[in-house]
Amino acid sequence: MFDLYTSSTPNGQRASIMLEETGQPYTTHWIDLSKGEQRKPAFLRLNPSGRIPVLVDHDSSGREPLVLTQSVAIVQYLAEKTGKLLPEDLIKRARVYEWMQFHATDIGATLFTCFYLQRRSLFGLSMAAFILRRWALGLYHHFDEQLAAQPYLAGPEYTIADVIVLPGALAQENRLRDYRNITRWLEDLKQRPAVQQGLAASSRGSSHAE
Ligand SMILES: N[C@@H](CCC(=O)N[C@@H](CS)C(=O)NCC(=O)O)C(=O)O
Repeated sequence: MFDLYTSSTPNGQRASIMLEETGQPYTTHWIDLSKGEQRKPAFLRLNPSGRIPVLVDHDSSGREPLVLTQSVAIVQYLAEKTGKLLPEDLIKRARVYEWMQFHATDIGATLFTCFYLQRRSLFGLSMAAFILRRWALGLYHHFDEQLAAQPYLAGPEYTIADVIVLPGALAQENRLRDYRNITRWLEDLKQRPAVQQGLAASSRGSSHAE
């Protein structure tokens, strides 16, 4: 049984989509970031950096419950624990890691930096955010080319690379419409019941328990 502390952001959605994809029972605790709930002492005890998502696994092989932060680590942990959405073959798995890191470290981290620069609302910083955002969104070109040749990011199978990249791409959907293969991939993934349920579980006011 898992507890998921989440909110309606791509990082939170990664975790809830993965819980749904792997069919795990979990309870959702919605954290209202706009009200600063992530900085309350009870939450800081779970994640001292005051950020969602946080996953608590109460079934960690007889040991203390595992409290895990960082959306990519959560998705990877669930894949390894359940044996789902991560190929056993080393080379195929390397491709999965390649595409998920490409998004998480190059696109996701850069857009996050833009968000922080923009919040300062000083002209020079806004300009830096504009330039960085254009560069990061341009990287989706490589994802579009990859998806021209195969149905999913790391090959013929749906993997955690798709789960990691999907929520961020959905958040930028309007800016990615010229990428035909990304658009096809997004439409395809949006049909998956686990994706729909995972997005709903991280949306405002949900208190999903299974
Ligand atoms: N690298 C982390 C980033 C986590 C993160 O920055 N979460 C944001 C929401 S997307 C948050 O909780 N922000 C609250 C705050 O900064 O006060 C991850 O992938 O989980």
